[in-house]
Amino acid sequence: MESLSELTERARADITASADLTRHDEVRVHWRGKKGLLTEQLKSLGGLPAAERPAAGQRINEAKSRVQVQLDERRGLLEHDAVERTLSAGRIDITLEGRGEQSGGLHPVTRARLRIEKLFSDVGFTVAQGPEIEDDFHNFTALNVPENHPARAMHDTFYLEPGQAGEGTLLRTHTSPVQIRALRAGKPPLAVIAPGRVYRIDSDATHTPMFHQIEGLLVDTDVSFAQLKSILHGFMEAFFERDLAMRLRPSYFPFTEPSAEVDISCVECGGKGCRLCKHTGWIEVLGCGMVHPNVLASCDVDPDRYTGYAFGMGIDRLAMLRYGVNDLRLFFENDLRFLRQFRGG
Ligand code: 2NM
Repeated sequence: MESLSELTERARADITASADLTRHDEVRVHWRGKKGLLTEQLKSLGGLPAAERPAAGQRINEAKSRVQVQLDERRGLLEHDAVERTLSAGRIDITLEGRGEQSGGLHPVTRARLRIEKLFSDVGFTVAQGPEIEDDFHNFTALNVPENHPARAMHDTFYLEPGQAGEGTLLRTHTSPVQIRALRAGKPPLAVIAPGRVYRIDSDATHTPMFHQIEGLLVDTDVSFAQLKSILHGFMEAFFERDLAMRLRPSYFPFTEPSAEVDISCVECGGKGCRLCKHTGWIEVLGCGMVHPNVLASCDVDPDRYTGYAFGMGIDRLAMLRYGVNDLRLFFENDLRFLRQFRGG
């Protein structure tokens, strides 16, 4: 049988060799556990003559406590090492420069809208808002859009299911219904702009089913087409912060008569011709006209006493032209690499 000193020597070697806390625990159980080798020694005392038992028992107990001291020391060392390792693995260099705060910014479409609102507010227009879910009357009928007009067709307009928001409801296709509501609620003279989301069944490289529009309406006695031209030219030069040529081409809208499309000299090439203006030197930016007498009448405004002008333009398109964005879809993908370019200013 192994002597006590041989046993304690083996225990010491095991303890010193235990490289981590898991191994240390195995060693502890092996030597000092209930079924450990030193405990087994005590059990063998019964086989000794009675006179030798006390001294032998004392030697075994002394050996046990020596081993225990070695175990405790080793454990302390291993625990210290483990803490050191965690600390150095998670080490941070406090001398590094900070990452700084990442401040947000307004979406380019919002920035363009706010600029437009500011420029029209400065000349006396108020900003009006209205529901995006509209009814047939405010979106079409009051605007002199005939029953059989193509814009009313299912493939151009999003109609809601009768159960969703009431019979005959639709997603507004322009913000004109906001003007109708403003005109019906108040009395001329009146000058309002109506910015907001509008919806049309249309989706390709230059059209999204939701886009942003801003429409203007001014009603008073003796409103002229010349005033319309002048306010629009002033607005365009202020919005693009440069001198611009502007031209009007005859057009047609059910809600205005006469009606016109408005072009400005190309903001990219100044009129010389480039890809943006398709080598025409001109860029179409809005539609406008004198408010149709039927529209005034449907708002309980006397067309014999009052006249008005109205115009409408796409905010997204103006934002593209002003900020030099060549793909409309970038505005709606919310790619931060794109949006971050519009922070500040
Ligand atoms: C356009 C073009 C021409 C327009 C008409 C009205 C209203 F409600 F007063 F009749 N608001 N906006 C209008 C006129 C809109 O968008 C291209």
